[in-house]
Amino acid sequence: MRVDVVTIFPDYLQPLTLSLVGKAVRDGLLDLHVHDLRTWTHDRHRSVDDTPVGGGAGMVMRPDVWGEALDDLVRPDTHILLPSPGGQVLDQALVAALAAEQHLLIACGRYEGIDARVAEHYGNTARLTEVSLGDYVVNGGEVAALVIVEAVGRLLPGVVGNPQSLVEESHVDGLLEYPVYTRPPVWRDLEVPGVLTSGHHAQIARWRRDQSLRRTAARRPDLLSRLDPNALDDADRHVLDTLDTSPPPAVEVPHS
Ligand code: 6GU
Repeated sequence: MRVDVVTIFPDYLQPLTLSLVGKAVRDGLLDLHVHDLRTWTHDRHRSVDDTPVGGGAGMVMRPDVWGEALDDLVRPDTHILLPSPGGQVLDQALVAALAAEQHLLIACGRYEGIDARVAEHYGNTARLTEVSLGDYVVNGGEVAALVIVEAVGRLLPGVVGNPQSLVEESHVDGLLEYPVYTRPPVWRDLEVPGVLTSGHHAQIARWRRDQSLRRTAARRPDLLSRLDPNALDDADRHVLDTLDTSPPPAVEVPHS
């Protein structure tokens, strides 16, 4: 897969040279290119923004500069991603769909965003998705680019050493992952659950499944309501039917 990231802060993407994604790039599994948007400016000040038409705070990124950049980078098979707090919230299903693409082009906006005609034009002439990290605000699309490349990159064939790690994790089957343990068997008076040292593989699998269901019900009941009912067997339904479904404790947010 090829991924192009366009940003006014190319250094922000430096973490992608590290760890699993960095190795995937070095191994030729991910063809990653980070570009400075200012490459596509022509004026002495290399200006990428201007004041908002109609007034208001902050600055808006210019469509002419973005147009030159995207015209140079878009191919027939490109899926353009525009990070935006108003976009489709990124989840594992969207990540998996993006991992099947040949070419992602992530256009990182800053300031108050990119002139809306850029999304409109490339939405009409290419495949384009506005993507949000969640319901909060960050200062620009670069952290979203990091998240997208990290989440998509690990799904590319050969990037994660043991492919089994990719199926036994949170959100893959719509549930949170079960708790995991290593040695020692007792740590600060806390014991590893006995079933895990029993050697009964079927019992271990059932215990882990129960834990996934209980955790998801306790922490993310919204995920349970979106589960495909066919994804649950009789034992799953019995676990869920015998659960206490009081809402999870949340971090307290001061009200204004
Ligand atoms: Cl993708 N960008 C910005 N600026 N803020 C966000 C976001 C993206 N996702 C959530 N908040």
